[in-house]
Amino acid sequence: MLWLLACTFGLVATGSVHCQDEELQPVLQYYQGSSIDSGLVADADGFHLNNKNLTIFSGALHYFRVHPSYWEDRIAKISAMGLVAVETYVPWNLHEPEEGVYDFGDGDREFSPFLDLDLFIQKVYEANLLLLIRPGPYICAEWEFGGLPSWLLRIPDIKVRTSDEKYTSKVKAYFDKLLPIIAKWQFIKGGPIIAVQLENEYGGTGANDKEYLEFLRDLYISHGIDGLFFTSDTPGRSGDRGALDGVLQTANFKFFPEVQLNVLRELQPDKPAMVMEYWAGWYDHWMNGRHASTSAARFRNILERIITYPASFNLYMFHGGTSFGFMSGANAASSFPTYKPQVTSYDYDAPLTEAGDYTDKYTAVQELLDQYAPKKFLKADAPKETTKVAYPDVPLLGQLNLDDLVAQVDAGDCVNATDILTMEFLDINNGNGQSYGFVLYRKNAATIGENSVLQIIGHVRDLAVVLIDGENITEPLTSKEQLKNFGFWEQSNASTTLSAEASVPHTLDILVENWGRVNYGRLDSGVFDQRKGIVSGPVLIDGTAISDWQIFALQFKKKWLQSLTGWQPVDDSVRGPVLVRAIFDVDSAPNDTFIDMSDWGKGSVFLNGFPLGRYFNLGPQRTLYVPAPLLVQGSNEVLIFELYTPSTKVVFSDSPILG
Ligand SMILES: *[C@@H]1O[C@H](CO)[C@@H](O)[C@H](O)[C@H]1NC(C)=O
Ligand SMILES: *[C@@H]1O[C@H](CO)[C@@H](O)[C@H](O)[C@H]1NC(C)=O
Ligand SMILES: *[C@@H]1O[C@H](CO)[C@@H](O)[C@H](O)[C@H]1NC(C)=O
Ligand SMILES: *[C@@H]1O[C@H](CO)[C@@H](O)[C@H](O)[C@H]1NC(C)=O
Ligand SMILES: CC(=O)N[C@H]1CO[C@H](CO)[C@@H](O)[C@@H]1O
Repeated sequence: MLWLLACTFGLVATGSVHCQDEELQPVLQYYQGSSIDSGLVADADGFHLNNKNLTIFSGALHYFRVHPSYWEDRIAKISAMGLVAVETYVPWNLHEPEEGVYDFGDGDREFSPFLDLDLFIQKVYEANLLLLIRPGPYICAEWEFGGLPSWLLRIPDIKVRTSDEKYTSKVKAYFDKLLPIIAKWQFIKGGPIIAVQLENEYGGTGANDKEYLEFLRDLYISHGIDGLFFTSDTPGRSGDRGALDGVLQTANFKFFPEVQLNVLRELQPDKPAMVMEYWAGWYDHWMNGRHASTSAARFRNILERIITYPASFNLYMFHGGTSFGFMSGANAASSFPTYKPQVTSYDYDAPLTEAGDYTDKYTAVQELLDQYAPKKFLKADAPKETTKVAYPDVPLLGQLNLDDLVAQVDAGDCVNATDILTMEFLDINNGNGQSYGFVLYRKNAATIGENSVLQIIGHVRDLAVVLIDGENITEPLTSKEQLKNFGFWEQSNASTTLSAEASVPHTLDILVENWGRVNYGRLDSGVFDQRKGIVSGPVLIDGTAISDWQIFALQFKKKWLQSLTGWQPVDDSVRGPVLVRAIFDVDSAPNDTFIDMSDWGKGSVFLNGFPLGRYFNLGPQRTLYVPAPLLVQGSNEVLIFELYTPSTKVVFSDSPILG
């Protein structure tokens, strides 16, 4: 009576598994069978899970990029597509926002509800799927600093992603909190986790630090996690440089599947082939043309060649979601522009859109799996797409200019310093420095004359707006070419001319935006030195170094945003930097929507205190996705921090504009 068991279990577990075919069982239940004797094993003739053949058809879904109210929906869509497994990374920077302060969903930070990893794994379990987990601690993922916490950068000479004890001691402390969650949900203990990755694309670092990979593996083992361990790299590029003896190598690529898989097979002839990242689409950089897109036909053709190679695969991404708030990362390049920040949307041109809608790629995978899957399982019903609504335009209600904001920065987020400090070295956040947002360097009573020259020694990371007595004097960023000028990261020791009445003292403000820390690169290229703000100073006026700064951390945390007072009516001549406010009512159950920022300049949007993300009118992304659960029935507040020129209203859209 196995079928009866299957249906009952499915119904209890998800409420959505149905029994149209009495012989099919859900994935996890099939592999668990009547007793669990062994976990995942990679043999010459394929993968075996609990002594049954397994071809891994998996999809990447990052819980930290999807509102938790939608986890079940997205997981059900993985099942309905015919995949057998979910894959996720784990972001250290969110789980340990301050050293020794851990958040696995129980914190009171903006992202806390997104961080209940235990609940996410439980959802995968209830959906009767398997789970591949990639805890990093470095994850790349087009995520701020590749998931590393910025407070690591307070440690002088730290060598992240190596066996440097200054770094590994921090990894160990974090993994001591994280790994019990993973250990508990291992397949051999009745959970869905069948495999765990060591580091991430370590072959791309140019390092050959096996000691570090061994340290990670041994840390897992000491927590009772015994695999299956794997590494992932692009074989045609990195060979087995990121590999460790006895650990399964997997491949990451987008094109030329036979070429990449042949290299993998040569490196590792006695193991089944697995593509850990088959890049279903790609991500976007600000100021970079159009939204990435690969046709469904081309995508399908390559996936078919992977399946028939034959190889297992994980679609990267199945569903990208959103890099909310300040969480999008950046790439480094050797030629102009040397720093390329990524957009807020992580749509990724994936089988599900950023808002969870089906695409042609989804159907393509479904059809291929119907045709080729060696074993069929009971799938979830495909959930319906949510309705997307364009709410009516909302006028702006109030504004706070930079001075009004600075006056309300908590004393604890304000530092007086003789010399310029980067964000990370501000003695705030219980000694953890500033991680994200903007930093304001203020010099009171500065001597500035007509045609004074302001020079910043070193670099601004990543963009600066200069104000004298509250009036901005720098050009808004309207073209890529401008990045070569004063005020942007590209040029070191850049200077500009200031003009002010010489007889009176002035207030000089340099507002610097952290546009996202680089998440990928070789270790010897220096790109993991991602300190933000002014790096390194000093700042000179007419050749004389300025000392005695007041430095304000503008972090835009929820509690602070909700405490702001003194809102002024919005006047027609409103100019950035400014925080503006709008209130709107949602009469019935909220719906998914998009905020259209096409008529704005550059900045960040906050909805009911939650950081939705960055926007920028050079695109390609123009709209910000708002998942319905971030809205409330009743009054909602939108705050927009605009660096340049605000629009006069907040405009919604029922469809995304990603460029
Ligand atoms: C498992 O895979 C092996 C090797 O491909 C095959 O010979 C065998 O028939 C498969 N077993 C089942 C039960 O499908
Ligand atoms: C920092 O300096 C400002 C003015 O220069 C002063 O008003 C303030 O009290 C100082 N703060 C601290 C903590 O010393
Ligand atoms: C920038 O200025 C500093 C201090 O004067 C100097 O040491 C450095 O060489 C300069 N860098 C460049 C690229 O000119
Ligand atoms: C908004 O969402 C609710 C609840 O999901 C749904 O019932 C309703 O039809 C949606 N509204 C519109 C206009 O689609
Ligand atoms: C956004 C904005 O108004 N920027 C202005 C700042 O000041 C410079 C110099 O006066 C102007 O050119 C910018 O347009």
